[in-house]
Amino acid sequence: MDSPLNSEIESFFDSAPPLNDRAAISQKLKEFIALNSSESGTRRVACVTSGGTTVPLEQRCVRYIDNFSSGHRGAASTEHLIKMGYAVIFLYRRGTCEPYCSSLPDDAFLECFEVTEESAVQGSSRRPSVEASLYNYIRMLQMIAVSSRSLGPCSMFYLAAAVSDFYVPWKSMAEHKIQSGSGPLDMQLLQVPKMLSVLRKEWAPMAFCISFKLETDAEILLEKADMARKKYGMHAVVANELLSRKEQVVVVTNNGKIPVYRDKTSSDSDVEKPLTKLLVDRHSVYIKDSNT
Ligand code: PAZ
Repeated sequence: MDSPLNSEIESFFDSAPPLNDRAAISQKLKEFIALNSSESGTRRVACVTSGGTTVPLEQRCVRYIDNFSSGHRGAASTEHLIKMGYAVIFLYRRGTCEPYCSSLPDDAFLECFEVTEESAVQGSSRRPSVEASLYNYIRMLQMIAVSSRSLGPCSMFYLAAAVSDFYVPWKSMAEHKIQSGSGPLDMQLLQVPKMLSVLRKEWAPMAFCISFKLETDAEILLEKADMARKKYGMHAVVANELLSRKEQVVVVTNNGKIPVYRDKTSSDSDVEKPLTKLLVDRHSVYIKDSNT
């Protein structure tokens, strides 16, 4: 845990509060990975990240920096990956879209129930609850990556969440609510260390990793996506532009840029269906190559 990459991450976490429910989450992860690994063959497991992270401005947080992500991409992709046989760990921000819920009302009513072994429905008390802050997101991603190492190339990371690029270090963050009335707020935000490198190189070096690149300026999108692919060693980077993201994306790989479109002849189609199909095919090739 003392490589330069990891020490950058450790200093990011410096004195930040620990993850709530860490033990319960770790236990669930262990059980999930064990369930999907067997002597007769390991099932493919995807970790899909979804929704945006928040950055607190005060330790006793009243205000935070947010971002726009609705979580639609992650939720829809999860449904398609499950249909294609994947077991999915869905790391999402509560309040953003969840798989199989697009036609349900926007409330968490159904989260209050669970199905028992006898197929009866009862109130749930076991769901670990975690805030969507950047700190928690990165801690959870690290836990998932390290726990799924044993799956080798069968594990996929599909990083659709919009993760904050800048943050206020916990140590220099105001403890109490920032007071107004003394003029403009002067605050320095630091750049979040690049988790993609450490994920690829240290946390889960055998996993198939796909990151997403969003831009509002179409002119720079593909170049930035390709730069990210090379810099962080991603197997593919999905480039998307804010306004057209639900209609088309471009998958940037080491052997080309592949545009993917929503099927406009069908009103209930989404771009995530052909996108996940393409990426699953690439993952199959990756697994085959890794085993030879
Ligand atoms: O969550 P959503 O469906 O509204 O949008 C998806 C998205 C644009 C957040 C995702 O496709 C993406 O590009 N995520 C990475 C964003 C980035 O950090 O560049």
